[in-house]
Amino acid sequence: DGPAIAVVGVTGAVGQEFLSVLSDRDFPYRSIKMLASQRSAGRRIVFEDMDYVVEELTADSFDGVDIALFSAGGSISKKFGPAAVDRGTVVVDNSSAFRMDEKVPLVIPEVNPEAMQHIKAGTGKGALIANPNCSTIICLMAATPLHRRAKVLRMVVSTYQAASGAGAAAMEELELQTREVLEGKPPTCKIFNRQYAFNIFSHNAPVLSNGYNEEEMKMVKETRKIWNDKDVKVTATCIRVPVMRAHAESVNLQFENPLDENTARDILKNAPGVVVIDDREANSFPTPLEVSNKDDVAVGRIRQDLSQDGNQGLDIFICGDQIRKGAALNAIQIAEMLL
Ligand code: 11C
Repeated sequence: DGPAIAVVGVTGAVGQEFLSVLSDRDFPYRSIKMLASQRSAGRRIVFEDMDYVVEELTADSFDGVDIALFSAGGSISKKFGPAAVDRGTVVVDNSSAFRMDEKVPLVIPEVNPEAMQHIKAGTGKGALIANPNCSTIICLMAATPLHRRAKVLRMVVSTYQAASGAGAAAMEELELQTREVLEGKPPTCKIFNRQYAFNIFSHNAPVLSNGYNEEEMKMVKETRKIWNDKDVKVTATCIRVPVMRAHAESVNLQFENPLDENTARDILKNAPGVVVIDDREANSFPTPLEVSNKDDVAVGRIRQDLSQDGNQGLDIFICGDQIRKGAALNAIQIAEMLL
């Protein structure tokens, strides 16, 4: 019973996580297609005690498919997303291809479920729904409950982003380089073209004419769309750090209305999908390792911003698993809302 689903990009880091999350959440399905590029076609995948052969992705792959989870990069989404929609499939797309398209809802289920309330799976009517960028999801999971209470006027974000954001090959390269550097060998630099182990560097996304890179501009534009607030001021600096699979973000918030840190902590403790780790005495705050492979986003360092008057500013530090809530889990929560 349940919908016929397809996983596009099933051999990638997020594709594999789609399968884990589907299984963990007992997502109901009557059939599942494992789709990938020609290169991966023919590989075998065992999922929930069934043996599957990875099929090459073509437009016809979507015949009879109710929900397709895409994570194979923007160009694949652009090429095959509309073909799937034409066949009546609801596509949940993890790429940036359609995020800023006005007709495509950009959804974090805990934040703006209303944006997709008109879309249901299995009706024969196809649609696209975009999964936001991982850095945006992780940030807004914590910032939104505070925004609802005191209205954010301006948000300043600094990220510490894990290898997983650049895919499975980047994770492998980080591991390999770490070994190589410890052994005194020159590091293999294929993915980022530089030493990643024991280093940090500005996010690898292309830098635009305004000096921001694309990752930073995604945070600016996606926040405005998700909050449906074209006036909210957002600025970001995105940095790659040698961490395997969870992003960390330092976020400074300026509010329209006063919000004291104790109220903020209580709001965050009650926020769905958020845990508070904020023990000043023990100097215990969120870390990427603690949130790795976890669903919840962790928030700590919750403190009044000294530089702003009248309790109108807060600083917080957030960590979230990039592959899980930053990608696969969020997409599958969207799929659950389609049922
Ligand atoms: C990263 N967020 O952590 C990026 C990669 O728009 O989905 C994912 C880019 C995107 O490197």
